[in-house]
Amino acid sequence: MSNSTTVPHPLASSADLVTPLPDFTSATYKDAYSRINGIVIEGEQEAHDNYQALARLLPEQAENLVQLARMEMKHKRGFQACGRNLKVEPDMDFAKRFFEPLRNNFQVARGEGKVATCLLIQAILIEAFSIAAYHIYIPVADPFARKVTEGVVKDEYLHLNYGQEWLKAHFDQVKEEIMAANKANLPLIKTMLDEVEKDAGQLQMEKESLIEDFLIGYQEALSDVGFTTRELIRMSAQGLS
Ligand code: PL3
Ligand code: FE2
Ligand code: FE2
Repeated sequence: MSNSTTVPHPLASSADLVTPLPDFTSATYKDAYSRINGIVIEGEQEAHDNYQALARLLPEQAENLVQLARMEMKHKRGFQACGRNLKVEPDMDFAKRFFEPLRNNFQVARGEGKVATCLLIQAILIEAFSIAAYHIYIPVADPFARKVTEGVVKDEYLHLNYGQEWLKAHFDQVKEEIMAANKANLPLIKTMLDEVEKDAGQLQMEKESLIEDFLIGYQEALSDVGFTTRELIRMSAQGLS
């Protein structure tokens, strides 16, 4: 009996090599979390607003798009609960500034009735960015936030897929527009990643993993839409190189 508790399990040593989870109660963690939590809450709110706007641009798709917008509100409430659970006040002013350039570009495209640009920004770029971030966050999250994020990330795949299917169905008409939208907006994602790098590091999320995960998802989506490998490499080089 005493033997079985003192002799180390053959796999115990590999567990020792795993980095421990961050201290979710430390002041440095909570300070970084106030900005990251603000970003995801604001991101979910803006995703809601963007799908509502798209529903008005594409009346025949309104039912689907309003449904996506509803899911975004649920995500927002989930992440608000994550902040409350850790007793963190989300920094919403920081988060609004964080999204400003991307939000402006979406609004200009929306004013010009450029549906493909709006879909590229919201349903491809932002969704691929959120999927990468949520993926990397899940293994280092507190147990409550992990559950919430696991539920959210499943929905984000549906959103990415929605944009993918629409752009694919209209590929010949929107190919040039997507390329221009990529050129104007992919660099903004790079800037956003740079801005969040330090805080994400406090949460044990690595920038390299975020970029890698994002680029894989983004390129897979655009490949399904209809772009060739050569076009995808050129498009990625315009932003994240
Ligand atoms: C669309 O459905 C959601 C849009 C949210 C955008 C999220 C961007 C995430 C940025 C960075 C960082 C870390 C994530 C941590 C997760 C709680
Ligand atoms: Fe969402
Ligand atoms: Fe989404």
